[in-house]
Amino acid sequence: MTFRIDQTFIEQANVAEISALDQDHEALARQLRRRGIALEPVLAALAEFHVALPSWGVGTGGTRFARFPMQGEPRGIFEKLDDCATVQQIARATPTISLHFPWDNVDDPAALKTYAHKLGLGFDAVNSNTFQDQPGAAQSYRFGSLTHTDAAVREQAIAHNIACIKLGAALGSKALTVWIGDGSNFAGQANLTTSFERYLESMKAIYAALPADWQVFIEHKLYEPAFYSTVIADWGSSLAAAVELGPKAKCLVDLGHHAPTVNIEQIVARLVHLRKLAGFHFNDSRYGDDDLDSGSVDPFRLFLVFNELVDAKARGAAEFAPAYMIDQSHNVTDPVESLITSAIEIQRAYAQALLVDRAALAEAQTRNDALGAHHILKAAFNTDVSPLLAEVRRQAGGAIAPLKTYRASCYRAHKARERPASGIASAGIV
Ligand SMILES: [Mn+2]
Repeated sequence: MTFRIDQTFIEQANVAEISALDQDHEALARQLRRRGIALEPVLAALAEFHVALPSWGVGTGGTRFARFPMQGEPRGIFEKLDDCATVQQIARATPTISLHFPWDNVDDPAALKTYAHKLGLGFDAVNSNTFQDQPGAAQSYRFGSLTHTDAAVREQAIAHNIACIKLGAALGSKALTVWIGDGSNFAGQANLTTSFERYLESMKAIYAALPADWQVFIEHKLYEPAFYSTVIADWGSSLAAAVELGPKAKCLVDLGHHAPTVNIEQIVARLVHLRKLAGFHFNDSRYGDDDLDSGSVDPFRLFLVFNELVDAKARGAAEFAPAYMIDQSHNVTDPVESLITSAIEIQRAYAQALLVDRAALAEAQTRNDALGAHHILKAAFNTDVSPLLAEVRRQAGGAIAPLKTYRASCYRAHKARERPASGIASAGIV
């Protein structure tokens, strides 16, 4: 028997929190009314906001040095779905999952789709993996995949991506995310021009296999595992590839895949303007691709990204429908707790961005009132929107106090009994 948190358990937990929430919500509503901000459109936008969970995020991640598995980790894709459903049940902002092949071993897509729908879950973009060798594979990705000098390796990598599209289509996904680790560790090791040309040639073969209503998301990353050069290192390379491939190719922004001081929100603005913003892999970082929980290091940066997105929506930007996904590695936390927390922090940044007085901001910008404009942004960022988020969760059947409620359910302890360690739980960092 699989343990699930009973919905009445959440409702009962909410009873203890509702009075305080009502008071806090009313106080915030009064404050927002005073500031001339209508509450209903903000609540409606928040209720519609969804961010996809990474299937690899429900297992304990690791570093280059070690992985410390926790008790009760999911041992296969069905158990991963169970954990994702629990995140969704508590936080109510994550009704879809992004799968990663072949980390997710899917023998029977129809059965998996049925199981997911029973849990109220759907499938977001699927991810291919040509950055590690699989048992029995004829070719090795040691020196690259889609850009490898050997055509046989490139063909194997192309075939895997096309297999991912087919599997994703059977599950109801509409996009393929391609991240490759291809690059070089030594100056002179690879030809910087011809490796990019081989990338384009390989991607054209994958692009040709996309169903009519599909997109391919190109994910760039500055460095790692290659430390001298990476073929798709930045948004410029990603954009060049997306433009050459065609309208179904767009650029995915993983927040951790940039140099520490890069202005990511400006990259977002450029991609919106160019109609090439695919969406996001949300996470946070202090140094590099740390894959820490969203909003745990620099919530202001997350807010500034959402400020660009809300601005784009308000301006009616063309072909603007970004896909939101979490991409994190949980090394020292219960992954379910981290995913609940991150989903809410991402939603928080969105809520704060919705509170920006855009007319006043535009006016301040026109008048070149630097500090006045900054104060308008900070007024939104400094607003504690917690009661709004809790109210939206409550209305959708989620927990007013997410972490407290999840812990009180003893979900992990139940799973530790149900799922004896198999030692094969997969998780990853991309
Ligand atoms: Mn990523």
